[in-house]
Amino acid sequence: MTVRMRNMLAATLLLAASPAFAQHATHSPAPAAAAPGIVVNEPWARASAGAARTGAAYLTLSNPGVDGDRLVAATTPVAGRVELHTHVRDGDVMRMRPVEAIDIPAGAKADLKPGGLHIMLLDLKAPLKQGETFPLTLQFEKGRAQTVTVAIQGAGAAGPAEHGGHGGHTMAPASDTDAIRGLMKATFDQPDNPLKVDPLVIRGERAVVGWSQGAQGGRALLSKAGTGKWRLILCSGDALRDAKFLQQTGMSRRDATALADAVKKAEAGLPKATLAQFARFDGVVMMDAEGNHPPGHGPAHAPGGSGHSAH
Ligand SMILES: [Cu+2]
Repeated sequence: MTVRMRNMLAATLLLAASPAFAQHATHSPAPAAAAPGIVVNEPWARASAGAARTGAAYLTLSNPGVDGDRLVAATTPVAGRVELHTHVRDGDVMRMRPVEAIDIPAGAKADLKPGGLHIMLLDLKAPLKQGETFPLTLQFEKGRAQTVTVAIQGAGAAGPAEHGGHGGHTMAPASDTDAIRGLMKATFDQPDNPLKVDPLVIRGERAVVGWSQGAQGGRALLSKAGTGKWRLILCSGDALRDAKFLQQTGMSRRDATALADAVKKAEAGLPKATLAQFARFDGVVMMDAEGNHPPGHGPAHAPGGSGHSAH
C-alpha cells in the first residue's frame, strides 16, 4: 500500500486540477425524465475516493406498468465501462459480482443502493466530485433508454437525501469512532477494494488506527486537536506503536507512551498475519490539514514512480 497510497494521494491532486470533469458540472440536477415504462428516482453516486478508478451509481427503478422489465445495461461518458453489480456474502465479507440484468417486476421496484445492487462505473475518466453531476443512460429490455442526471454525494454518503432537497436529515454528530472510520473510508475506501479500519485506539485528541485493504495495510495517526474535528496526520507502519515516534509528532512523553501502550494492547489479540500487514507500510507519509498528501513533499513519497493505477 505504501507506493499505492502515495500514488493515490499524489494522483488525487493531479486529477483534481484536471478540467476533464468540469463539463459535467453544467448539467442541472433535474429529476429523472418520466418516460413510459420504468420510472427512475433519485439517481446518485458517491464521490470517488482518491484516485480510485471505480465508482458506483445508485437509484430506484419503479415499474408502474403491467409488464415486467429489466435493466440490461448502462452507459456514461464519465466511465470507460459500466457493469450491473450485486453484492454477495462470502463468509463475512461482501463481494461484488456482475449480474446480467436487474429485474423490475410489474408493479414493483428495484432499489439500487450501497451494499446491494448497483451500477458499477469502471475506468473512471476523472474522479467523481461531490456536488457535481453526470449523465447516465439506462437501457431497458422493453422500455426505451433513459438518460438521467446522477448527483454526486459525499464519499461517505449513505443515500441520495443526505445533502438536502428531499427532507433528508442532517447526520447526528458522529462519535469519535464513527468520525474516524468515516474519514478513513472517505479517503481510501474503494467500491471494489473496501478498507477495513480496525483496531481503532483513541487517547484524548489523538488516535491510531490499523487498516487493511486487500493485501495491503498500515497504521494511521489522527488528531482532533484545535478544531475538534478528526483529521489524518500521517500514515506509517510499526512506527505508530512506538512511543518515541509518537512523541516526535508533538505528543508529550506521557501521552505518547499511553497511546503506544494502548495500541499494543488493542492489537495483542490480532493474528500474526494482520500485524504483518500493518507493518508493511514502510516510511512515513505526512498529510496536510485537509488529509491530502502535500504536493512535492519531501523524501517520504519521492520514489513512488508512476504508472501505478489505484485500481
Ligand atoms: Cu460493483
